[in-house]
Amino acid sequence: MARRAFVIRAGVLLAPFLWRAGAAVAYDDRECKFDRAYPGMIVRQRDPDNLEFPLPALDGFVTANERFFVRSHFATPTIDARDWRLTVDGLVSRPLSLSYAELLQMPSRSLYATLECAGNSRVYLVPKVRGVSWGLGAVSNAEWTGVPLSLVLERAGVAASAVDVVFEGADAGEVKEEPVPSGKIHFARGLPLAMAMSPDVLLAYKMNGEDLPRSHGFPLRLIVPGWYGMASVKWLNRISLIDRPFAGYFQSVDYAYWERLNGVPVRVPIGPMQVKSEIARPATNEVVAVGSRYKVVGVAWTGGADVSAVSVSTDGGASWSPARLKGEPVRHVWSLWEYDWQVPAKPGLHVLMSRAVDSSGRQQPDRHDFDRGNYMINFTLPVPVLVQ
Ligand SMILES: Nc1nc2c(c(=O)[nH]1)N[C@H]1C(S)=C(S)[C@@H](COP(=O)(O)O)O[C@H]1N2
Ligand SMILES: [Mo]
Repeated sequence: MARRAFVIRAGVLLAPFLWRAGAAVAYDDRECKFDRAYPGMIVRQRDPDNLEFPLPALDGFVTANERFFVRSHFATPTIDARDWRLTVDGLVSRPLSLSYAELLQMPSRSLYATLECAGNSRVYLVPKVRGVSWGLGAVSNAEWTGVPLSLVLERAGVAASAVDVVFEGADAGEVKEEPVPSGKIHFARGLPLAMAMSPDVLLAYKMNGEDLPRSHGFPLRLIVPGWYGMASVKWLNRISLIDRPFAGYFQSVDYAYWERLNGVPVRVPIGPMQVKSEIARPATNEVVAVGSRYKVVGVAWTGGADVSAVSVSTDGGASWSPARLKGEPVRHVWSLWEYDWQVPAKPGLHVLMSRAVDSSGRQQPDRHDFDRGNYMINFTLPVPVLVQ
């Protein structure tokens, strides 16, 4: 099929935008890619498909399935649920091979969970780093329905020697980042056993009340609320219990960062989400009428805690005012917030920013920590707007 991607280059204000001398950030998203196969999504990559939710189109708490961002490392597998099985093996007393129908008959629960790709907002990093050039929208929120993972693990009988639970997807391909294993590998991630037993960790088969769409992992995916998206393995067909912390490619070479232990850098798999907020409207480089009242809206989320406050700056971070959080916080789900901006009467360029604080006392930093490499980007992002 002919690739119909075309690139729209916007003019005026879309030149790289540098704010505050020395800060590790510039706005460098000069291309906005559209593709007829995915109306309303920003296409960051095709084959594998990596699609961004256009955050300025935020229209509520739940992201529609067609708008939910897609992050896939390999080609999307086509799976017939009738001959698909979920294998549970390794350190268990009763290895399992469950059919789709059997899973649907098990007790289920539904919960909301916001997924953010650990590489979200990467386009804001200077110098430019490797990886998909996500802007604001590698984050979305849905209601997931499925079987609590703990029920399946209990049914399999986890051995006392088990430490980690490994989840493998049906998708496979060759990876690039050195060091690379030979040949094709499957996407796979591990979870510490205690985390895997949390009642919130689901083997999900429904997303917003519909069967999981193919691009989001049909027929079954893991959902790990509060963790960056890479933990929520799609096209799941194997769960394997092992006697040590898993150190697969996607949590050692890739999706890992450097933590300092007494000052010594140690490689650690990426896990819980950092506290973060984003401005949905105005959009970057939006033109706003002088002297008007503008309702700034956005989202904020965090892992392992609740968002407790969001503040907004309309002067590039010099001063901050509180925003209103809408509704009660729900653990591991984003909160919508708004702020009434009295737009200045004088024309000019203004840089808006938002900053969230969570109930564990963490606050968004004002610059990126490069021990995190090209991941976990939660510093306060600049949204330049033109007042005229
Ligand atoms: N099998 C498999 N699972 C996967 C991935 C993948 O490439 N293959 N990508 C992961 C990453 S990095 C993210 S951010 C989320 C994205 O989920 P989504 O595409 O439903 O938004 O899926 C995760 N699960
Ligand atoms: Mo991701």
